Amino acid sequence: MNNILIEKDNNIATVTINRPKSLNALNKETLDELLVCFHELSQDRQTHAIIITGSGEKAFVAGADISYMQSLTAQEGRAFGKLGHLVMHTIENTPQPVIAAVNGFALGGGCELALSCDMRFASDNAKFGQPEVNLGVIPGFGGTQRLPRLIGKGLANELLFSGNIIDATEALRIGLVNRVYPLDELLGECMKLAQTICSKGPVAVRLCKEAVNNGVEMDLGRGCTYEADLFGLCFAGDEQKEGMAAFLEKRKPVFKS
Ligand code: DAK
Repeated sequence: MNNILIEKDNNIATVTINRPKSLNALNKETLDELLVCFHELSQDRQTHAIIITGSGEKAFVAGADISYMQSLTAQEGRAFGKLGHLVMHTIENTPQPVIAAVNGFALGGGCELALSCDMRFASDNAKFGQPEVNLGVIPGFGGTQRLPRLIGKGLANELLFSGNIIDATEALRIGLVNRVYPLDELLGECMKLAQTICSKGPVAVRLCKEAVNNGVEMDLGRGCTYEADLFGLCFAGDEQKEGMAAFLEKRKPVFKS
């Protein structure tokens, strides 16, 4: 991998986009590498939580790589957009929870990358926006779809139509991020959450993610039926037996990792 770093610490994988000279902008090679990385992580039974962040102290990801995109033909642009969509979809549907540690600019494709994660923690210097309209294009990696679903149509429209950039406090206020920390505490706080997740039943956590991701577009009735199916599935494995036995025996559960 030339553009991303992957570190594993017990059951937690940290993926760092590592192109600090261009503020971690996403070119085709970086997207290709992210795709391979997330395909591999999704098969890794020892990894129970994933953190994505950017290299350096200035940017998470400042967008799709404008130098790369500048001279694309319509056909190449379409292929690049499809690749970006595939990467975001793969991250969103990775079985393990994915936390975006947004440590600076998250613009355009960078905001879209954060949107494809399950949770977003930001540093106090983080900045968010979809400034594509400044460049004469629209968001191409799912921003017009995931942003309104997360923060609502009115607020999303304001960001999409104006290209305005907002700070971490505003992102927190509108529900674009879950929490904000000083930059030097951000990764530690993401790690703490990842460790908490890793102490739970890994299969149960994966089923929770599946229930939310697949159920959110269903009507409530069908969503609850789907949840009941997944709930039933929990009783087919060891985790429910261990979790409930531990509660009744007044001890901590020990889940197989
Ligand atoms: N791409 C390429 N290089 C970038 C970049 C980007 N998105 N953002 C920053 N850089 C590079 C700068 O060119 C500069 O390189 P050098 O000049 O040093 O070689 C270096 O990173 C440092 O940036 P600055 O010197 O500009 O740093 P500042 O602190 O002054 O400003 C900034 C930081 C983030 C405000 C500024 O760099 C900026 O405005 N960057 C662009 C942000 C942006 O517009 N992002 C959205 C990109 S568009 C589609 C597919 C994809 C997309 C759309 C459609 N289809 C196929 C349909 C996605 C679009 C986008 O994401």
